[in-house]
Amino acid sequence: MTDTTTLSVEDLTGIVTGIFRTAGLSELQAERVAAVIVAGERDGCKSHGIYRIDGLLRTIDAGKVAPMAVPELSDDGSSVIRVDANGAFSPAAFHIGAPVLVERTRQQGIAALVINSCTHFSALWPEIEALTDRGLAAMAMCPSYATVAPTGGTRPLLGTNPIAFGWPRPDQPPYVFDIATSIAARGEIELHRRAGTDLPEGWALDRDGQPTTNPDRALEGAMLPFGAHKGSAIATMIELLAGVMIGDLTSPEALDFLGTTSLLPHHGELIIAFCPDRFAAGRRGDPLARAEVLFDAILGQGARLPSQRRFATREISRRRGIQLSAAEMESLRQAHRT
Ligand code: NDP
Ligand code: PYC
Repeated sequence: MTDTTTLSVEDLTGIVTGIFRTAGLSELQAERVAAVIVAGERDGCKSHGIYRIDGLLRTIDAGKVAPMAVPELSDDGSSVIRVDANGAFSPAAFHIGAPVLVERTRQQGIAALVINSCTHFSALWPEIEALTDRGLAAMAMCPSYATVAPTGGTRPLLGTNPIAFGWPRPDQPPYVFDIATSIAARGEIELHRRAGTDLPEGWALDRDGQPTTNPDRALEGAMLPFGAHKGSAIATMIELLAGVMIGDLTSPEALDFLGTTSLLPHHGELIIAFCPDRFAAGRRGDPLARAEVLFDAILGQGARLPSQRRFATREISRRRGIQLSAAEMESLRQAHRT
């Protein structure tokens, strides 16, 4: 007897979309949220896959997200395009803004999409890949809620603030990295807690500011930035660009707004896209071809490119389906309330 179930990407998408329709999300929000969650599960990104459904449903039940909100695009023809999510989950807002971002980036060489007032739960690479698929390079970043101590500090102030970057590659999957600026995503700590396993040393402080490997104490205390002062500085930059600069909440403000870390944070997001041909015009060589030389040199040393594991997992999921444990299947059943 097997305790795993294998579902096709399409079948899991149908199940997850149904969960969010039943939970009261608009058709656009249900579809976009499900697409991002299933992409995470399909690519082996467990911290942003179906495990997230529980938190989304709690956030909907708590009235901290607007389930029927329709994100509104403001486009004054400049290179800053804005979508006010009006309290919706971020993927619907990105879906509405992305076509204008692509068009404007091709026209002007660089353009930015500002998403305001969204509830954010997702990995950033699905958005980055939507842009690299259109031949653009892109960066995305957002705050979160205050759970990370700045280097040298002991109390939560910064968010786990993810930043992602992508570069298009002809005839192959893009170069994409997507990292939390904390030493690990908060979702990873939650997964350790559920599994009853200790955290690696150096991930977190307890509420007294002492190092801990206990996930419960870490969740009550503070996580640490990656790379000490370097991660702390990048996380601060994200607070400035994707919080303060876009007139939205910083991580401490997002925590004040929500009053808890058990629901998903409400804040903004900044996505910047670049047209490599426009930047390289009149200079040496084709930028995409030159990038391949760099990637070959990285691979030539036996190193791997970021997202290579993810793309390999995606291929396996497409061929053989997505394997879910009995506990994961039970969580899907529980989530599907009638
Ligand atoms: P990981 O440390 O697991 O991975 C980060 C990146 O590094 C991935 O692109 C990964 O590629 C790559 N990578 C890992 N190992 C190697 C290696 N040996 N060589 C080259 N590249 C490597 O991710 P994090 O825990 O930092 O973040 C996980 C996710 O959490 C992200 O998607 C992020 O967006 C999300 N997140 C979202 C937040 C939000 O507020 N919305 C907050 C914080 C995090 P690969 O996938 O192929 O392994
Ligand atoms: O994993 O740190 C995280 C996270 C916070 C919000 C969404 N993901």
